[in-house]
Amino acid sequence: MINLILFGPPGSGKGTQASKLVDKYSFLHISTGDLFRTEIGNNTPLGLEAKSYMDKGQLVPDSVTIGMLRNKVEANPDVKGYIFDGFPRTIPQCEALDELLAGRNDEISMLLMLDVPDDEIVSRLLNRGKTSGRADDLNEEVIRNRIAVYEEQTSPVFDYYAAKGRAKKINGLGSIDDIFERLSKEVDSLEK
Ligand code: B4P
Repeated sequence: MINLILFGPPGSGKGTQASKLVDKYSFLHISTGDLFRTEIGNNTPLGLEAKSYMDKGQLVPDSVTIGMLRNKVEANPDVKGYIFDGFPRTIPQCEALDELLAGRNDEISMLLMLDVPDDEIVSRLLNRGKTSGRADDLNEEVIRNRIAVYEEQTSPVFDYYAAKGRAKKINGLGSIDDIFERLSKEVDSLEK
């Protein structure tokens, strides 16, 4: 089984690339951002709690996020592999994910990080905000806060998997198809 983490700053193209990888490799795509947005859309208590953090560009607390992720993985045991998109974003989330997979005699195969400079991120997200209606994409201050949160709380996740020899940086600039080709090459090398 191949278990991938698609990693990178907000707006680096994780969601965009994950959906292409799913089409090609038939992995199960789990995006914590999408799961939260579904909960928000359904007006659930979890959604209401998540929204209060997301709208400010902050991370949703680990206790909420880890439980939600665990439910999703446990509800889908018979898959070819997982693509975790937007998770883990903190070291406690890394530890929880490793423990969850170890319980099934499994592990993370590789973390692939989409490397994109800050100014490009701001421009992509402001652009998406014009049509997405996402509160966290509309305001440059909130976007800059998301980047700061990424630097402080999320970038250590790369080092956590790099220490196990399981993290790679991929150039996240260029056309969507070019970036997809770079990622596919990495996945193909894991399949051999
Ligand atoms: P997420 O939903 O994970 O999303 P994201 O970081 O905004 O974007 P992504 O990298 O997927 O970018 P996309 O492909 O859409 O997070 C949202 C919030 O949820 C977080 O801030 C946090 O509050 C909360 N959350 C989620 N997971 C959590 C966790 N584990 N713990 C705690 N809190 C959590 O691309 C962005 C834009 O760029 C799109 O418009 C796209 O069209 C464009 N684009 C993509 N590739 C491009 C390219 N090559 N060139 C030009 N534009 C491109």
